[in-house]
Amino acid sequence: MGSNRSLAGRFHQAAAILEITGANAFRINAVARVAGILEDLPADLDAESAAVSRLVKIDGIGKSSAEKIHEFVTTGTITEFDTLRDGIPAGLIDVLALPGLGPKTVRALWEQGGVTDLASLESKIDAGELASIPRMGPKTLSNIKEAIEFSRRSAGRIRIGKALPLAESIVERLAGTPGTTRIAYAGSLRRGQETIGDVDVLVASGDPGPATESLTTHPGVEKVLLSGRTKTSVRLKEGVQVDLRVVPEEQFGAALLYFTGSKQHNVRLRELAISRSMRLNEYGLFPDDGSPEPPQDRGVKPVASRTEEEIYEALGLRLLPPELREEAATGSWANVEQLVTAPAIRAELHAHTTESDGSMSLQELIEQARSRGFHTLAVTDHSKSSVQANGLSVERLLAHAARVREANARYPDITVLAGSEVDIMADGTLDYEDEVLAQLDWVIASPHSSLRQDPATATRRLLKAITHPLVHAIGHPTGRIINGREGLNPDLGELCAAAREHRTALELNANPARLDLRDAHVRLAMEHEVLVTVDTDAHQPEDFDLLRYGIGTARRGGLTRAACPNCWEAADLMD
Ligand code: DGT
Ligand code: CA
Ligand code: CA
Ligand code: ZN
Repeated sequence: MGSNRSLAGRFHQAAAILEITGANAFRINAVARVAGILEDLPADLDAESAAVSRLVKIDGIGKSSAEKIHEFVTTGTITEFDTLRDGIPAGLIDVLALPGLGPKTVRALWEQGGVTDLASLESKIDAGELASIPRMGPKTLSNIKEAIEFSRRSAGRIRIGKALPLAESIVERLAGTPGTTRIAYAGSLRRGQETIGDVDVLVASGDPGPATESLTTHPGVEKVLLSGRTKTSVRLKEGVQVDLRVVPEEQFGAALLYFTGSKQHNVRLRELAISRSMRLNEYGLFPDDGSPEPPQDRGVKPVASRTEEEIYEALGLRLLPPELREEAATGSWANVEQLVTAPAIRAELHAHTTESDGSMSLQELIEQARSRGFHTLAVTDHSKSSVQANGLSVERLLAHAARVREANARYPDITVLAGSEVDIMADGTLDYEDEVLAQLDWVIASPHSSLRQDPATATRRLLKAITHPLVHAIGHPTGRIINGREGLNPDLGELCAAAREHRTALELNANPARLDLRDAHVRLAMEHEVLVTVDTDAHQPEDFDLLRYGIGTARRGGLTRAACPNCWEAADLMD
């Protein structure tokens, strides 16, 4: 999956390292050019297409590059590049990536200034240690500092799958501190956004000291960025910033509402408050007495401030779930009671076993699904063209399906469907013949290769799969990887219209690296009355826990239980 992209990445990185170590320009260019060629190949390389004899026929790829490519495809590493990388501090790659910093400068910073990564670069600038290096005037140094801050702000968004566990461990740690009566994470994380800029944590306590100290002494903290009485910011070693605010218990609801955002939602609520002769801020909802001075500073008693519910209620609204507090969704209270929830999910319709690239035996997979209280499980291993995922030949598929049906007969409390995750080829045809697919209970069709097609081709490709009479659902329809690969960009409106007509479901893959369909797509699917399955695509037991990320995205998209087959009763699903 996506091996060309990671392969190209290795060549790009090698070119950068060669630049830093001062290799000759000819060699650097050759390596960089191969990286470009790899990015543009139409299909992912496999052991066959990456044979050295075939690769050298590609213009720009010489014998030594061909051997490296072959090594990567067959072993997953390139020994020569690993050696190259071990020759410089790992953090120098990030320094090179800063806008305006060329390899010669990085080399000077490293050799003459002892800079090894972004953190040491920043601290050495602050300490004035780099001023003696040629061409490092005050202006240049301050530009570099700005670039570091910018890269942290813009490129620093991390996947929710990484941010949420970090936030939960911090919340758990701080919850035990003396004086802390309430604690929650807020911000984009609470709204379930797919990427997170920084983690916002809110504590209610009469004494900010203990919670603050608990955060700053957290073993994962790399640097304390700011330490005030009620506001503290730290950077974790993972590169994530955590903002902690400590507020009095009676203001917790107002603070939680404010710091959950979104900013646009806050603006809307504030406007609504004004229209009702009130003032809303992070301290509470106050009567508007006409004074320009902040009401909380004048001892004005708030109308509501202790809980979010009270504040919404005082504004004449019902509580809006955090996932819906984006600008576009403000006011969409209509479906709130009908939205999908994690406990409402009763079926996993996309899961893998050791037969293809999963780590669970069929029995283990079934036990996992049973332990989650599911009434239905679809076993969907990969099809034959997914060679890298050990996809099943027709013979293996049919034998596997027979074993799945046998197993199903042994478990009266769960229905185990014999299925497949069949590749959608570049032209939209499927990886198995119809007569093979017709023998299965459940067919997911997914794109795994040729994920850089132009939108029109991608639309045609996916439409072909959606309108195929034997396909039940389209798996991770765009194939994107968050922070990794853009994936296909088909005309979702067209896909939804066809999906509705042919009653083909579109999947929301819950893996936090995918979240595909994304929230906006789910919203579009809801408008078109298309069914959306929420599946974890489990490859190992822990993957079942990824469901919550899919639920967050589904709720952001307004997905109702009625439109989500995983929430249906077993009998309706079988229908
Ligand atoms: P992020 O961290 O970039 O993923 O996104 P958020 O939404 O977590 O944003 P963040 O961390 O800057 O601030 C947290 C919340 O605080 C934000 O969602 C709303 C509130 N907030 C922060 N600054 C402002 C502001 O200037 N105006 C308003 N209305 N609200 C703000
Ligand atoms: Ca935030
Ligand atoms: Ca923040
Ligand atoms: Zn899968």
